[in-house]
Amino acid sequence: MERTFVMVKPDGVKRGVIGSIINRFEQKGFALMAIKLMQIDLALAEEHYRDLRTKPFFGELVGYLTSGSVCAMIWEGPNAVANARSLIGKTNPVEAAPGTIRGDYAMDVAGNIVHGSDSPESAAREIGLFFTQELPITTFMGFPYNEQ
Ligand code: RTP
Repeated sequence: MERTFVMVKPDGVKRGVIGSIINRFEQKGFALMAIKLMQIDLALAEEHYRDLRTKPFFGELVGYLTSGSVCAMIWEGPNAVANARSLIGKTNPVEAAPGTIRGDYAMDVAGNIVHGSDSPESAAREIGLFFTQELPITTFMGFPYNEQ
């Protein structure tokens, strides 16, 4: 069993597709471990995407991520990281296959609806970042893995 971190980005929240995205993960067979709607601050956005800090689009990226609420989730299942990335589709929606989340809901790389961790190490880091920090939480539902 593995866990991954998935986040519906502000454009996904604004467009009302949280439910559709959750539905796809549930249909695939993932188990939802935790979920919360939250507003992230600049420091967390910059830390989350720290590997991209030298990219020319970094400012635009963190601005986008802090432009509204996000829905942070932990999903669990076999090969959770790779399975989630395949459900989500390629980074650029132009290349994302129809049937994937980005292929079906997005048109532009700067607004690609959803994030999924790219490795088990990233997943552990991101889960730690988003689910331990004291940040404003609008809604929270979660339970420890062992109590399932
Ligand atoms: P994510 O981290 O959001 O799941 O995306 P990813 O692994 O598929 O792609 P990554 O290379 O890590 O890029 C992170 C996010 O940066 C934005 N981006 N903008 N303007 C651009 O050329 C550009 N390239 C990437 C996207 O929002 C991408 O998801």
